[in-house]
Amino acid sequence: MRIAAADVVVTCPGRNFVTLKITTEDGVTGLGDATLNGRELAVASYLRDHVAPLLVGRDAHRITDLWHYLYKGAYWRRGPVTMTAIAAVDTALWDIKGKVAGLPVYELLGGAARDRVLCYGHASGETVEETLEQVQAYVDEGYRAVRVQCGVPGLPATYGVPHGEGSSFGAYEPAQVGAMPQEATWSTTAYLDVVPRLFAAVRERFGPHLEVLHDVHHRLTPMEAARLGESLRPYRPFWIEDPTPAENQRAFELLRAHTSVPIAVGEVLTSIWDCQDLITNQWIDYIRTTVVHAGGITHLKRIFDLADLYQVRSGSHGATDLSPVSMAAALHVDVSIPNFGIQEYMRHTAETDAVFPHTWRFERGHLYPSTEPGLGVELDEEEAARHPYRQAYLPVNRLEDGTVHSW
Ligand code: EZ4
Ligand code: CO
Repeated sequence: MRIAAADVVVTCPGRNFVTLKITTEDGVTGLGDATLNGRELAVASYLRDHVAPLLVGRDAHRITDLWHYLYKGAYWRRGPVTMTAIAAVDTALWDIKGKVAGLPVYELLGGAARDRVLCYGHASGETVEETLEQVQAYVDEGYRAVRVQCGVPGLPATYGVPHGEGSSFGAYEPAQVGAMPQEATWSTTAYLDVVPRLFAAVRERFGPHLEVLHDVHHRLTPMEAARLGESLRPYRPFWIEDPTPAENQRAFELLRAHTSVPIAVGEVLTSIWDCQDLITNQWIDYIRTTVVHAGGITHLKRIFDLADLYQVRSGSHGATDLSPVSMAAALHVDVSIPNFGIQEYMRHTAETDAVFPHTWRFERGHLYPSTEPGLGVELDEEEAARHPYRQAYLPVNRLEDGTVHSW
């Protein structure tokens, strides 16, 4: 089954998405998400200019061979642009294989290992009280797990909290349209003061059973993160996410020695090598690598298989910059692996869902993968064409004295 065409579609139904569509000579199509938030066109060019011409004429069924052809064949290994491009090809080929076999992708991955996929939503507000109201809304909708973020008193803008026009419940979108990135301000002292108060209030209102998560977003040193972990421990966080940057994996050895709260890392990691030490030393509890940024279904499976050997569970990133194609693929992986933990789920806008009609679904705090052949997601190209690309950037973060800090 030869590949006849590989086309890249860039669309902005509320936010930017890059999608690869592979078509075989007999007309079967497969989709792969290739969205790299704030750097979208680099991946679009990588695919259009350097990958699509290599795919035409190749056997669409030889997924592993094509993966290594693109990875080893590029000579330049890893990195978000390369790995996102390879992911798009890999995901589209799994979609095609499923359609040809007449089976949903999870059946090709070994079948369902569970009935449903636990997911968590994002509750956020300027104040603790506003965040509690959003947690209540999620609980009312049946969510059993909620990520909580709130504004840091004294700081104008905080990660995870909507600001200004267009920000409403469930629609937090960190990438902002414009020619330049917005700038945010950071104070570790103020942050470490407010987060334990937020957790105390959540536990007091919602009791001991709700799963409560929090994203530190790479902003603390290992020892600051250990202090945060210890201050949250009485409130039993499900996890603290990205407590410190992970370029230096050994930072987590230090953190691990000083707190027992569960730790989740990996949304910016692009390969098994980037989390090898984190996993094999059991310095983390959840690995958050994704289909789209870590080399597709083929490579993500390798990461999760390694993690399973070390009792590390999956907790894939699922923000709105991961398109419904990514979510479709993620759910096939989530439902089929032995060591699933939790799936992040930030709802897309109605415009996005119209561009990517899909049959995976949310029900009472859980996600269910599509049972259609392939991934179970389509691309409405006419609808996509109505939303042209718009330049957008993630914010840049500075300390109060102007020093650039991790965002
Ligand atoms: O900032 O997806 O856990 N979720 C996150 C996200 C990320 C964005 C970056 O593109 O950290 O909100
Ligand atoms: Co995160």
